[in-house]
Amino acid sequence: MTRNELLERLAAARLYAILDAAYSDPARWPDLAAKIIRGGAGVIQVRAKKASASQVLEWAQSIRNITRENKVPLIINDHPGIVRICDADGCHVGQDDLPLEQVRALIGPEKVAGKSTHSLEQALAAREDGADYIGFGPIFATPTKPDYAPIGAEIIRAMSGQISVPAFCIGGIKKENVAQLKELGAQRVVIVSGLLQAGDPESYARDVLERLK
Ligand code: TZP
Ligand code: MG
Repeated sequence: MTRNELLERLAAARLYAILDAAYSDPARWPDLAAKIIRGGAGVIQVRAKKASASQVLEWAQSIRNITRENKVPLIINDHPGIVRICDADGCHVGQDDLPLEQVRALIGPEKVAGKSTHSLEQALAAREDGADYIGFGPIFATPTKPDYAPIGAEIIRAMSGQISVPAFCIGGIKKENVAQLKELGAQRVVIVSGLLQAGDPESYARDVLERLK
């Protein structure tokens, strides 16, 4: 996809799914990605905090065709150096990772870059630094990101209208609390464990999207 197509896809996305090796065996990712995409996820990220770059590369390649055929942006967490090699669509980094300018130098001008933010100040700064989208959280406490204090759902109201790039709420989001976030103004969510632990990830994704409408 061209950069413009990617930006359109990010803007249209309501559910961003992360395939995280801590919750599911990467051997299952091709099947899971297909199901989650059928359920309506608009972005897929691969995240494996304990794996080497070459492992992440292999796992990303295993879902590359599925994401490409469905025009779903494929984002690599933490490893900008492998984005071009597997022709993923972009990279996601945190506050303690490489600055976005350097991430861009590695991934090239056609790809997209996203950043994790944990406050309104960080969200505004990420935008200034050229993030194409941001993650915003953890909204609720979550074992997927254990060292971070939750920022609470109320902050979503303060965010509304302030950030000009797509903002995805993340952290402890399950289908049961999506309606509450929507009430506060959330338009987009990221879900990790909720989707990966669901018996039927396809209908879970569909259910989340229905509740965000
Ligand atoms: N960044 C902020 S919270 C989080 C990340 C990667 C984890 C979200 O995972 P879950 O399982 O959906 O709470
Ligand atoms: Mg990181």
